Amino acid sequence: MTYPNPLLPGFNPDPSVVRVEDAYYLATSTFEYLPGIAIYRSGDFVDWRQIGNVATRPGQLDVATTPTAGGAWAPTIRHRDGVFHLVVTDAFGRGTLHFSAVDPAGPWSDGVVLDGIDGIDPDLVWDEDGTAIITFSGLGVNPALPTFMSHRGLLQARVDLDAGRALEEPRSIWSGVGGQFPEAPHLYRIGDWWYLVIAEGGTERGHAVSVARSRRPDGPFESAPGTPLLTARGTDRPVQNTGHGDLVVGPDGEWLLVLLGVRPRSMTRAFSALGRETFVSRVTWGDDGWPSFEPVPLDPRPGDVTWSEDFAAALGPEWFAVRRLPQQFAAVEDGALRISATGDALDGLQPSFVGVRQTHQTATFRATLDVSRGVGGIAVRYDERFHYSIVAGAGRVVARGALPTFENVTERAFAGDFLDLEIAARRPPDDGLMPRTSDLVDLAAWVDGERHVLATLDGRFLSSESAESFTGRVLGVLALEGEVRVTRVEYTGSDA
Ligand code: 6LW
Repeated sequence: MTYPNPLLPGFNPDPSVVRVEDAYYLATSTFEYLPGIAIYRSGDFVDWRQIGNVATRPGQLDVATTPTAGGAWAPTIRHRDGVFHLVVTDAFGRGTLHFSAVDPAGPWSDGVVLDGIDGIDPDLVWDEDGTAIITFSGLGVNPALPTFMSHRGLLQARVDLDAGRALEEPRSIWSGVGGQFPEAPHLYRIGDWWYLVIAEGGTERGHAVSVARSRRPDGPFESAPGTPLLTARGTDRPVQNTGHGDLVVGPDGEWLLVLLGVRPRSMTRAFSALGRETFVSRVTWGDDGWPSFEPVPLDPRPGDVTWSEDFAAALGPEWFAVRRLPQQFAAVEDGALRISATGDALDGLQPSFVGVRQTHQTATFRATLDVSRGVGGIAVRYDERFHYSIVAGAGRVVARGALPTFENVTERAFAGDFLDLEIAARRPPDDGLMPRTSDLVDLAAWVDGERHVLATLDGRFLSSESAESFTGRVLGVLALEGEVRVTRVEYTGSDA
């Protein structure tokens, strides 16, 4: 069996996966976006479909005013006695949360705060007595606590999930072999050993997977010889930043590790336009009982992917918005998505913007709009400081690239009410030299069947490295004034 890599393209970091009978359920981080904490399902580990989100109601995550980079970080999904469990950090928000659901598509519970678990990246496992154990990274992300932004290594405590509290003061446990930010722990009982798989080195180029084991869940742990066992640091591999892994038994009984990685492009391979994506690596077990991991190969699905949305039914779970649920300012009615400019512009905390992940390095996103009652259009967003947009209405079309302290604005007169707007990310033309950026982004308007490119902007600024972002590119539709109607969205992508 070969698996595509990326397994889940686009902004899908911190993957956690569980197998239940013959299906796999995988969760990824969504930060300030709502609905939050994406849940994907696969029967064969090759084809994945987003079946829902954990946070679909107000109050499950406290992200309404969270600063960029806050919100839902690093879920762990597990299954026990017919119930799905998910623990996650709501960074700068509610704290460490436990959610449960019988159907992983939802609805999920309101979420219980786990008092006493002050950190990030919680893992959940049960010991032989059925007591839940949370192993986590002691990075303080609660501004109200004195531990804020300190790092206390990896910690562990037994918890009462129903009562929402730690049963003991968290204890220090094995925290890797000296890389910065030991985090993303996952603990497994395999045979007679408890294996602890963690990330260290930071989630950028130094990222690595380290492994230790013990006869007991609480240690003491011994490091695997030669750990870290997987890293792309200092190599010319096309998939970099590999780390933050979770083990699972694959469809053929082989062990797999899902993990995050990026696909940097440009001469110095500096810019990863799509952000941190989900990849998979094969695991083999040696006679000594230690795992080894295959370096993550780049093997994207071939060909073009095309989809379109005619807004005949409610928005699917892949559509999300920024710090609010889409239904707080947008509605599907009469074959259109109606978006009301009730929030901020793209520079603000709550733009009236609803989008989907850009999942291919070459991608075209095109929307058919009615701007007779407002001003709006489409955008590609990293966060409130890094975004490119093209909007129409009130007699003009405006293309805008916004970066901290820089702005690029192009304006044309446009008297009509109906037009298509397009954002196209493409490879830089081959000039025989090294490519000097990740991609170019065209901002275009289609009027009377003719494509007018208002601006072509350098894509490097909308990359996880430039934006220093945990997220990725999100392509979407937005309203800036009044309301706009979107009757169709078309996406074409390829990794050629
Ligand atoms: C995640 C942690 C990390 O919780 O990034 O830098 C955080 N490391 O493992 C957000 O994805």
